[in-house]
Amino acid sequence: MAGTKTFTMIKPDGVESNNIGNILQMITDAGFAIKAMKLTRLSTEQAQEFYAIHAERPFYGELVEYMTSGPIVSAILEKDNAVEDFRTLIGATNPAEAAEGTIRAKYAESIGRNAVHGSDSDENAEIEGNFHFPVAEVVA
Ligand code: IDP
Ligand code: MG
Repeated sequence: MAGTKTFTMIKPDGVESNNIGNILQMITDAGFAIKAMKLTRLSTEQAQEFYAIHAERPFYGELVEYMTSGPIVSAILEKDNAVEDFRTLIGATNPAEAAEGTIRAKYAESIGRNAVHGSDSDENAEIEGNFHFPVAEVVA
């Protein structure tokens, strides 16, 4: 059975373009409950660890630089079928390919600066949520 939790970040471009409110509105309108949330800024070490899976990709250095370039909003979200439904809500990685009405179609600038993160599996949702929020910080 699909899990009920996913993890998201409003990335530096989404914060910089003043779209925190618009993006959170879309998330809650789509039926996600916010279980933990904070404004924070990743250190280089944290961004490298969070995106370690992409360490061999040519854009890794650029990705780490961008993700540390300004504040982000990180959050744990709850809904039935959370991971898949949230990936549908955010749209494709490249906003040029993202379906109309998705968060990335509306607010992302480019494939690199694409406004939001969404976990790609229940396992990674758990790992990523724990990375940003010690268990004690999550509202029951
Ligand atoms: P996802 O965020 O849709 O899951 P991934 O393939 O997991 O996409 O890539 C992680 C992040 O790395 C993307 O959201 C984007 O910020 C960045 N990224 C992916 N592909 C490229 C690229 O070709 N150029 C620059 N940045 C990229
Ligand atoms: Mg991914």
